[in-house]
Amino acid sequence: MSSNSDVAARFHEAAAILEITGANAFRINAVVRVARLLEELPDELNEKTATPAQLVKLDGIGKSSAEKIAEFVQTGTISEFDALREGIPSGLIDVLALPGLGPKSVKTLWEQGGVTDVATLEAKIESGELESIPRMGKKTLANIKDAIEFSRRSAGRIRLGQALPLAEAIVGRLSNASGVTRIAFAGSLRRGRETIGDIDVLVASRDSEAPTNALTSVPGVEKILLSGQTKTSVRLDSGIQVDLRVVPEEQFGAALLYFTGSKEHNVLLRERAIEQSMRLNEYGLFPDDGDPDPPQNRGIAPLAAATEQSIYEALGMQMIPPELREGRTPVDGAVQQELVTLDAIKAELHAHTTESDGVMSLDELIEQARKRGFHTLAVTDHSKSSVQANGLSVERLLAHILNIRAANAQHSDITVLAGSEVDIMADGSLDYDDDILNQLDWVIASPHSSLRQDTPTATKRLLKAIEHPLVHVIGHPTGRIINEREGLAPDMSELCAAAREHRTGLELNANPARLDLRDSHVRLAMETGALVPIDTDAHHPGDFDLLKYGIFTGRRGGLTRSSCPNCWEHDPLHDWIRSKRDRTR
Ligand code: DGT
Ligand code: CA
Ligand code: CA
Ligand code: ZN
Repeated sequence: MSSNSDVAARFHEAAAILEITGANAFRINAVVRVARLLEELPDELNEKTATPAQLVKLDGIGKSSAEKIAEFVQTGTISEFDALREGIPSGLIDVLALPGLGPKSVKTLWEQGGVTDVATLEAKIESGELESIPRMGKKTLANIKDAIEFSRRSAGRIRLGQALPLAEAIVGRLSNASGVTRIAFAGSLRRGRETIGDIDVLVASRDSEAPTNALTSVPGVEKILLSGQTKTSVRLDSGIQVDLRVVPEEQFGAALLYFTGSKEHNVLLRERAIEQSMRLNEYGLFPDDGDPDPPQNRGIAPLAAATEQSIYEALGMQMIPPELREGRTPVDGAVQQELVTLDAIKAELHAHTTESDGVMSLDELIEQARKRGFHTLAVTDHSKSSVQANGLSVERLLAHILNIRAANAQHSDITVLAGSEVDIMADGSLDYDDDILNQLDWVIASPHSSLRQDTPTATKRLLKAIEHPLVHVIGHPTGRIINEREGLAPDMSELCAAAREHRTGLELNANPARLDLRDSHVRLAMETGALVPIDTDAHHPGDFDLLKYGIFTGRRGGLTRSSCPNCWEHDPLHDWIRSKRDRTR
């Protein structure tokens, strides 16, 4: 189960090792080009499509790269790249993987500082002996130290976007095993957390043998950690652990409730049970007869056990959606009724075309949005300072606006807005002048650079953009990349208050690497009364399917449909959009 990004990562790593070992620039660049190309492919490679004969047809892929890609897709390794790893101390690969540390710095640290792994790097930063190396000033070394701590904090937790497709594939295989009558994933994955410690799968079956065998024979199982009657754990070659529990069907609800957690929510429910002279455990909700011996061992029939719904009901509670089973304070019932859902989304307001760094033409992008039944699409290519993303000069933007307006005129079933994702500069000013912004229907202002600013500077910068009368939404407000980059840490209470006052949205970017706003920030926005649009920031056609990750995060933050403009009908949405223009025209 590999993905294009896994193959691309191997090429990036190989390029880095080549650079560290002093290979010639021509060879390094060729490898980097293939890595980029792989990242941009619109479709995932699989055993059928990734043959050398097929791959060489792709622009920019030669015979030897095609063979390597095919080798990876078929076997999960690239022997020539494995051999490259032998050329440097094995610990340097971990140093290279630290966020923000490129091959040039790693080469310097190794050759001039004697750094061979993360441990020596940390010790040598501590002792100050690296400070004499050129370009390794105190500030750079402090950043490296931060990166080590950051990667340690996120160690072992993988992104939701990586875990969910894996879990779905596993559930798909296990559901075909004989005897399986019910199946679900549980744990943090079902609660939609942004990162996942391990994947928990729950199965109802009389017999545990068939589902257990189905799990241990999943492709990519590297090690069976535990194999018993009711619980089996395996580790996949990607390092992810999968826990499978097999329970009788009549206890499935109680087990699902228990293994979905969170631990705090389980405690809350057990307390509710005790208050009402009941006992709740993973086998069911029982009457409390004061006997310390567990009721299920004494043949006592549960009051409820087969479904989660029946247990909440017997406790006198409304069923709480998994995303809100976090912490110990129950969520307001009215909010639960009005939570955002995937079906409620009717507009995509952040999407890129080939005009900047997307792979879809304007027509393709519109087609993708129409296919999903959206009534509105905003085309938001990058602005001029985002040079790496092929941002548009004013001249190109004005031409793009005309093209978008012409395309809009051809469709009666969808409104296509001429928008832009405008860089918020370090001082809070915007990348286009107001007279240009005023010609756009829709403006997202996003921070893309200077993402290490301190809190007061970042707060001031973002407030300026929120208060700007022509800005509709702040895109991915902190700029964080999960497990890679911490991003800005502005005073979110202040931002939410200003966002409410100016009716400027704070985006929840649905890309599972971003999920920015994060769940706790969404909660703050809801408490303050700010608007939170959910958008995919689509660059590829498949990115439209990332919406579900934004929905998970939104629901965790208690985001309601009335606070999420993408859920609004056409007219109210466009009234709000225009309200940001009438004031200044
Ligand atoms: P993760 O895997 O670290 O992302 O987080 P979870 O929540 O999936 O935690 P995990 O996999 O250790 O356990 C799955 C669920 O099982 C957890 O959410 C609640 C339940 N659980 C596990 N151990 C305990 C425990 O010691 N006490 C209670 N009350 N519940 C537990
Ligand atoms: Ca888990
Ligand atoms: Ca687990
Ligand atoms: Zn974007």
